[in-house]
Amino acid sequence: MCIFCKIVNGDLPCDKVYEDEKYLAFKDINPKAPIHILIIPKEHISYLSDVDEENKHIIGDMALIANKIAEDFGIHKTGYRILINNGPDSGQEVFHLHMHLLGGKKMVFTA
Ligand code: DGP
Repeated sequence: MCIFCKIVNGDLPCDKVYEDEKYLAFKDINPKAPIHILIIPKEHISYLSDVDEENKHIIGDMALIANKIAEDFGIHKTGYRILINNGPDSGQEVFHLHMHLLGGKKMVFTA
């Protein structure tokens, strides 16, 4: 079972900031910004590229959850970044679809 599925199942702890029936959001263990939250579907999907016509709503759902969390953390006006890594060149380390929400500082674009 992958690390994020273990978090979903409660086998591993997390610093939870949001949960509903289908999604979970928690603080990144290795934050790259003052606010760094990961939003995941509870269902295991390994890659963004596995998303298809049938489950594409997951991406929209996660974006809405990111917006809500940004509001909860007071960064909806100062701005924030959402990011999904997909595959080797992106640096994806955990193979369970997740959206990064980063904020709380002025960011520069890096690739
Ligand atoms: P990515 O490179 O997109 O696969 O990012 C994976 C992120 O997941 C990375 O920023 C560190 C974070 N992470 C890895 N393991 C854990 C964990 O056990 N708990 C939490 N909270 N975050 C984790």
